[in-house]
Amino acid sequence: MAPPRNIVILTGAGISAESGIDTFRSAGGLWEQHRVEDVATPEGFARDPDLVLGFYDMRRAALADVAPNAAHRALARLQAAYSGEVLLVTQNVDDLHERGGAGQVLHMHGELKSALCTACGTRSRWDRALIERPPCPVCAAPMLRPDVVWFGEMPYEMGRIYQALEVCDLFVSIGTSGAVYPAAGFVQEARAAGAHCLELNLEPSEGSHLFHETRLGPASVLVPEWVDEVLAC
Ligand code: BV8
Repeated sequence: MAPPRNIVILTGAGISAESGIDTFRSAGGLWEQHRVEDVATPEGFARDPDLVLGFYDMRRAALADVAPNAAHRALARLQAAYSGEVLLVTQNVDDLHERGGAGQVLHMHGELKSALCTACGTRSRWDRALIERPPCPVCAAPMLRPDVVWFGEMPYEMGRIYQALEVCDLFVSIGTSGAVYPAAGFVQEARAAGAHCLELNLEPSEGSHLFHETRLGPASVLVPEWVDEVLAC
């Protein structure tokens, strides 16, 4: 098989689990500790902004206590060494891909290290708490919210992602349960484009039947192995 020219990689919470960041749907995961409707919807934010700002302030601060793992580093190595195109799309709002050495990362669900002004729409790099309502660096309005995509909101970079899926030869999904759309629908888009679809996950996901190949195990083992294979092509 000729080496794939265009690779699209989608990652989820599972790739950061071994770094100590809770996944969402696992036992004791984030969605067991907090009701999605309360902390990850525009309606929840309108109802109780302090609860939501506190939730994301906690997760942003916790980034200082974690570090990228072998899976993050392996994907950075692939991006740097591969002769073809490698587009890295993540559902994660943590910064471990970048801290693992990755160059371009499309955060389709936003980032903890960014703040969105609801007055002027500016997105600013941010690493402090938001609960004290600090002023927007551009318009000075005390109207900053976490720059994450909540349920019912349009994900970022959808145009570029669909463009890449239309021409990808290899689609790889890592550490995601395939429960949240539109990300969970990318495998169908890739298949329709004739791509080979590979899943690397701890357990079968909701979309496993849509992949040509599923490898089960921890990302810190499966991802470096897979990257070595591709770079040996
Ligand atoms: C939208 C940011 C319009 C905030 C998040 C179609 C059908 C049904 C419903 C919908 C539909 N289309 C839209 C919807 C509604 C909704 C949706 O999907 N609802 C679901 C619940 C049914 N989607 C939306 O509202 C989206 N917006 O659709 O806008 C539109 C439509 C089309 C085109 C454009 C616009 C917005 C959704 C984004 C919500 N924000 N995050 C925050 O982080 O707080 S979602 C959040 O949850 C994550 O970002 C991620 O996306 C999702 C969690 O999923 P995973 O990352 O997969 O994590 P999970 O815990 O579930 O699974 C972890 C996996 O890892 C497991 O499989 C496990 O086995 C594995 N694992 C664990 N450890 C390891 C491991 N694997 C390897 N190694 C390990 N060590």
